[in-house]
Amino acid sequence: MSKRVAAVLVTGAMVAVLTACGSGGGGSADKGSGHKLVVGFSQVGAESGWRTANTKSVQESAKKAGIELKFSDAQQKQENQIKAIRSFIQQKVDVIAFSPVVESGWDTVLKEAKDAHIPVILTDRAVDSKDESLYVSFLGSDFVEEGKKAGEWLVKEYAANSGDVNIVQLEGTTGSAPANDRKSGFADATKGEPKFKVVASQTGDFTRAKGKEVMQAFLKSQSKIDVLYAHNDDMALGAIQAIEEAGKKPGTDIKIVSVDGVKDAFTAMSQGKINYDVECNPLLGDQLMDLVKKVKAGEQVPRRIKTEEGTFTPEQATAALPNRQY
Ligand code: GYE
Repeated sequence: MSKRVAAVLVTGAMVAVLTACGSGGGGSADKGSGHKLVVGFSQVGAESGWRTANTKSVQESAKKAGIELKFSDAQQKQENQIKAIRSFIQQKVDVIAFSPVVESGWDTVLKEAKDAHIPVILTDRAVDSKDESLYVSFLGSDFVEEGKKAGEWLVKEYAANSGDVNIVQLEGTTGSAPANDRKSGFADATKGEPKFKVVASQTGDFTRAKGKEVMQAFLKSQSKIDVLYAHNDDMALGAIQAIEEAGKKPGTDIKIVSVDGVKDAFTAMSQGKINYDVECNPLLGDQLMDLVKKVKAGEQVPRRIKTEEGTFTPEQATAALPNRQY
């Protein structure tokens, strides 16, 4: 064998070894060198029943998949998420996954992850970065579609009415993808009919406490409220308390349409207090761990994976309640 051919063979073998190292050893969570795949996960917070179910799903799925999860709770603050991502980069995790609290302002830190060759997967919420090379995939719901479903229900519910329908809206966290998109999807579905009037709209930050507080203010400032549209169930549940304390019947005096489909909301639906719920599935853990393995194995993954979800009437919610997982 000539020296040149031998050199080429050696170089080829080195490339093969390097590629194998970089790929993380196929579909297994074991990196070949004996240690587990490590994922840094920056969660939004613990603001809602949806979020609690999402956290549980991610933690359980990581365990099942044999993946080490470094979990960080940002308490609904972007600066905390940026800090967590920077610390994951320093710790040289294999993959970073996060659910961005708001849509804007991520380019710098995502660029830092990219420069460190750490792939980023977005779960649940989107970012508005123009540079698509900053993350490999986005796994989560279509929030515009969810808002549309809420609006379409309203259009049907009030098909026979010609008078004004006064709507108050409890928005999610300001600047977050689900708040922006659920608002625009709903507006889109109802815009054809001028009788639908959003008379007040304010953020309740996706929490029960804020939902209650803002609803109390709405009840004081508005003389006629026909419908409450809440961007999530926890705010709707807080608002229900405010409505009851004001001596009104939720679901009857004020119709309520909400998003998420968590158990507590289904219970309220079975009591006639919520009229329609658009489902948003928090159980993203298994799909996320699957993506992590594929990304580390160097496999091509879809840029966008949408979650399948339905809608619930009170009858459907009552029937689903005994088996509802979250
Ligand atoms: O609807 C809400 C949570 O991002 C889809 O965040 C999620 C939303 C969910 O706080 O309850």
